[in-house]
Amino acid sequence: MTKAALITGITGQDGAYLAKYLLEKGYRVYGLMPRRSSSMLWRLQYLNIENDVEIIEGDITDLASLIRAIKKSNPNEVYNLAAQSFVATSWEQPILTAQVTGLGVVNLLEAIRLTDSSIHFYQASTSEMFGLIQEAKQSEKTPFYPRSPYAAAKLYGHWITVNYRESFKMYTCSGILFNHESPIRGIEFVTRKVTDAVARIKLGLQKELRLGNIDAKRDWGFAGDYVEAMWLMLQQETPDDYVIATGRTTTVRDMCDIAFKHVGLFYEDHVVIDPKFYRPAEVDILLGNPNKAKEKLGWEAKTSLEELICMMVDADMDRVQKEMKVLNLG
Ligand code: NAP
Ligand code: F7E
Repeated sequence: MTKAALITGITGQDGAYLAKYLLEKGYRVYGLMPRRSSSMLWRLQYLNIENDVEIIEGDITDLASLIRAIKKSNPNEVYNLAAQSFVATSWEQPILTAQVTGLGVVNLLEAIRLTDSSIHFYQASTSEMFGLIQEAKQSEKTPFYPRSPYAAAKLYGHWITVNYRESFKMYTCSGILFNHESPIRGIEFVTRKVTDAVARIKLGLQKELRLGNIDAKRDWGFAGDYVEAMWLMLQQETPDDYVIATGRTTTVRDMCDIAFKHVGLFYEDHVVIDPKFYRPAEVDILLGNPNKAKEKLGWEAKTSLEELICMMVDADMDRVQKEMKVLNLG
């Protein structure tokens, strides 16, 4: 029988890639979408799946809408990807972040418990929970030390997911994913901010790129690879938590170097440090240990950082050139 999945956050980067992945597997895919004043469907359009998913209006902070969404979609699997996911914004809107990114998780778990507790549940946890790292390479056993309101909210989401598994024997998994990017990454995140600027500088629309702490190090992978791990977690005999990462860490500075060099430029000629982008508390370095995912799920990252950043620069070059044509600038 055809399986059905409900994805919260379907209009986000991971939601769009996961929807495409599940559609290719033959799933009926439903997506929860909060009302916004303008359309947020551009990522589903980019992946050419806008007409293949069924959108259900609802908000992760509204329990009644979640119960309705589950009744309507009758899913085998629920993927909770909805969040206020931008770390910097979480200091500006800490309460909203707690309500959406933290309490939203228990709303969804309760909606599942009240309707059909046999549903398999995925929670989008994050490497940000490791924050001020307690071990050089972070695994499922590394203690957490959150450094932002976002990370604190995600920590609640992680533990309530574990708790519902232990309390009610529900099939709930927490995927502790390290940074993952793509051509449809939000433009406020550093990789996409860089690749968009590289395209605009190369095409003569911009001269400089203002960044914050370029010595920060991240374990970056490709979102298209990571959604497969989410699905694999929900297909196992028993539910568990997994770190998903590449096992390599790179500075923002070196990521810039890759992006600028791809189009024959040097980041040193264009990047300007602007303290406006420093964070009240920084996560200096993250490096994941994905061994458990490799052993138990057979999952490994396939795309290198160089391949990822070049793919993103190429996509931004393409998009900016098209925009210039429309505006008669090229
Ligand atoms: P994203 O692009 O920011 O997508 C977040 C999604 O959540 C969007 O569809 C957004 O809709 C939706 N959303 C926000 N508030 C909502 C609400 N009140 N009710 C329902 N939906 C709401 O994030 P992403 O990069 O795809 O990440 C997906 C999930 O993985 C997030 O939970 C994120 O925190 C987590 N995560 C991401 C990474 C990463 O590196 N990408 C790593 C670890 C964990 P609107 O766009 O309409 O607001
Ligand atoms: O920052 C530094 C910044 O905003 C990465 C989210 O998906 O991954 C993401 O969170 C690093 C930080 O991602 C700028 O200070 C320097 O050290 O791209 P980011 P993030 O904060 O790591 C985790 C795993 C998630 O769960 C989150 O949802 O880059 N940085 N200069 C900058 N960052 C930004 N955004 N902009 C700058 O100008």
